[in-house]
Amino acid sequence: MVDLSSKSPESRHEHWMAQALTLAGRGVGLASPNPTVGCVIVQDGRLIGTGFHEYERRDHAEVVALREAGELARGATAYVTLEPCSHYGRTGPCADALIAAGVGSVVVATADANPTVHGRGMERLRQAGIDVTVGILETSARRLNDAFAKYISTGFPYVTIKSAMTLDGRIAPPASSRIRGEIAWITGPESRQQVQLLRHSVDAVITGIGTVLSDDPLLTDRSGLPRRRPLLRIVLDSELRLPLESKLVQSAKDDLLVICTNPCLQTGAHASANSQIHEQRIAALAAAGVTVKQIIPDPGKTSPALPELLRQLGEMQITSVMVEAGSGVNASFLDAALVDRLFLFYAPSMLGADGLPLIEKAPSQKPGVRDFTLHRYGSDFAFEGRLTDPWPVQS
Ligand code: AOF
Ligand code: ZN
Repeated sequence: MVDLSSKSPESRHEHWMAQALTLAGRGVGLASPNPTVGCVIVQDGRLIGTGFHEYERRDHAEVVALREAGELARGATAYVTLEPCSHYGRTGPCADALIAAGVGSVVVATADANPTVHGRGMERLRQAGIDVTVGILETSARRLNDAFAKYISTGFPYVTIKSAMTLDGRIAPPASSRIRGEIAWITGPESRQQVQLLRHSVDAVITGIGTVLSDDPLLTDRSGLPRRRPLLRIVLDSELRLPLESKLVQSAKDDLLVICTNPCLQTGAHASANSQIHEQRIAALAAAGVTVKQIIPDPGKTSPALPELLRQLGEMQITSVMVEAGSGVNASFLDAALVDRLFLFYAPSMLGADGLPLIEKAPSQKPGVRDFTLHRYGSDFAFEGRLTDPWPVQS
């Protein structure tokens, strides 16, 4: 039991909500396509129930915590990182479960961005005479579910561009000074560990064939933390050049998706020969456990249409993607204004004008950074900038 009696109600609420947020964090990798949610139930300053949501277990965080609290929940306070739901989905409404358990008050960090729920969960609790407080540690709670908020309201995954570069913004030495198939590490081990955590937090990573041919990356989640679905690795490879002997193909276990363009678009004498080669490559990749999808380019372009790719990923319940690619792919995502967040690592070194830049060409519109955070990882630092806010306007 913690003695919080001398604290203000606000800081008492923050104390318990921080615990609920830590619990919610345990659902990262396990909750998608649902949000990560944590709940603690407190009676007379004593923690009597805890829970977090895991998609496979179905039960929402509140129900898990209520089960642990049992009869003690009567008159207690429930701290939930997301508004308790009000609908029948794969489970019944959490608001009803809290009412039935007889809790006296509910403290919520933020409303649910799901249009089916938004505001209704709180309304239901209040109608049942429960005291509801909203907005405790709201910013942290929202950050935890930025991807869910975008996905549930638009059907599109949340897009992060991650890159590691020198202080002068170079992501790799010039091709002439590099050994093919070897990654030229720029950042240190602490940054690279953080990249593993970032991969753990997303449903898919996207790279380009150029990066695969020069670095031969693996792009797996090696955080060591449990995840419900394998990280989907996606290669943008218009002409299907992905080598069968690449690490990506060699390690494929239904977790590798290759996006090419449509060979039937080509006309003239080359068309049928090209599409035959294409068919053979698709068959060889399929035999190696790789899925190939064709996405037609936008008029006048040669690479797959990115909005259509994101739409299809959303249909596959991919709620978040991280772009770990080179200058061309980075520029395409930014130019199409499809980026929600930048996570840029900087190492204290320089490569000069011959090094590869973060983006091949400037985006047609300035990416408006709404807010940013700076992090330190060993001798590197990182700029985490949010370009969008996928949450409904605060009520
Ligand atoms: C909560 N607590 O722990 C979670 C909530 O299909 P279902 O029944 O699992 O419902 C999924 C929706 O419920 C999801 O889109 C979001 O609005 C909410 N998630 N709500 O009260 C939880 N995970
Ligand atoms: Zn619920």
